[in-house]
Amino acid sequence: MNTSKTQVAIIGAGPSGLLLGQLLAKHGIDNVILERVSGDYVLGRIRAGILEQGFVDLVREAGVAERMDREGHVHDGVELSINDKRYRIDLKELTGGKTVMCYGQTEITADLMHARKDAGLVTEYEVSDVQPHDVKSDNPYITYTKNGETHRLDCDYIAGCDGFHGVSRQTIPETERKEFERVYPFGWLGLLADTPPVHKELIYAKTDRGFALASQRSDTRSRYYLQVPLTDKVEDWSDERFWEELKTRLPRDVASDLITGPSIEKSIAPLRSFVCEPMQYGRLFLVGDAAHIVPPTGAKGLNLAASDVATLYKILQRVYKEGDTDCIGQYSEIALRRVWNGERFSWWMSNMLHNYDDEIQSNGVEGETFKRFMESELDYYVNSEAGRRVIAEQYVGLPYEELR
Ligand code: RFL
Ligand code: PHB
Repeated sequence: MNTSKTQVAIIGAGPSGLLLGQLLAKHGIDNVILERVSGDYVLGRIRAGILEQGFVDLVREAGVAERMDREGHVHDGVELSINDKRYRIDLKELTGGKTVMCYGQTEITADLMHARKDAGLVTEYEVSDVQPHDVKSDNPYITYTKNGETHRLDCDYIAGCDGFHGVSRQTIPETERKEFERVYPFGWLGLLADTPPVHKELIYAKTDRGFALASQRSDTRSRYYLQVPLTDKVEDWSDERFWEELKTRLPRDVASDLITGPSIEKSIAPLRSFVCEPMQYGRLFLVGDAAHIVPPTGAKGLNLAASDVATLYKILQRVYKEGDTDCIGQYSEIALRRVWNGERFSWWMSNMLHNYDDEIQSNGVEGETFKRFMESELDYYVNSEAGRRVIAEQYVGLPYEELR
């Protein structure tokens, strides 16, 4: 068996694992990342596009913000549309100057990957059978296989940054964790194309045909989403069909400006709300999608991962700099408070903006009644300044909580 040692072993080289690794390294905390797939595979996954200020600040703190600051677009506002009527949520004005950054998860992941490589930090890609051991003891370790050989990595702490399908969460015995879940009766079909975005800001569109989102990656690259039934397959949706449907869901004056083109990527993502409590078990910490999933409607998934990273990084800094191990117990409590807020916001936005026609019952209410409740709720929020402020405050992201 090949053996090695590090201070913090990180499972998963998605944005959570890479950002945590970079921040720890900045403070002289040694870490190794173990990733199941190849770096190219990680970069092939098209996901988030909206970063909160807290995330942006953390990337700057990690010293990896140069390209993001150059190429990312700051958005002062976001639009909601209800059939043809458009409402602008002026994020900046309603929150006293806060904004969001439009910069793709793929780009931030690539930047973090390159910075890690340049710093000579170890990432083991394409490893299998990753298994944490003895996480309740003072000497945890991970075993894994690479190129047919078994390895053992000894460490002080393990950060489980391995996404929803990872092994970390399963390491906590079922009797010691509680899981909360809501699966939505539809998915999002996403399309990426090298066409100029239809509008300078994002548009979240509610229509009787279902929800649509007009997002973007740059001045020349657009990202669009359509609410689709869970039974639909990507093959059911030619590019032509996608564009036609999108046109019917965007407000008419916007749709007339839509420039179409061949897709670069098309995929369907199911929508889920999920939380695992607690997020810490002995010397194992769950970070990001490993512990919680939100529907993408509030643009919160990656941003919640970043606030987990911020909390864990502060804790580990204190542990290594001050020898204070008591603060470890604060992780789950601090992270979960923000997580539940993001969960609630994403669930609420999803409820208001999607078409629930196919659902007979939702929240214990008959489908048609639920639909009316949500139409009225949305109508109230977009037509009142206080309502728009409630949306704005949460969309830009709540402040990060400090350690005690
Ligand atoms: P990831 O990105 O899933 O990375 C986990 C990594 O762990 C690896 N792994 C393992 N490695 C070793 N051993 C194992 N046993 C392993 N099992 C798994 C995986 O290969 C992977 O590389 O989790 P992380 O880092 O926590 O990051 C979370 C974000 O990816 C996610 O929350 C966001 O993408 C969610 N999301 C959005 N979030 C936002 O904040 N704003 C958005 O605008 C936004 N849009 C979206 C989204 C997610 C979407 N999809 C497809 C789910 C839009 C979409 C369509
Ligand atoms: C994206 O650009 O992929 C995106 C933006 C906002 C969301 C979800 C996804 O709410």
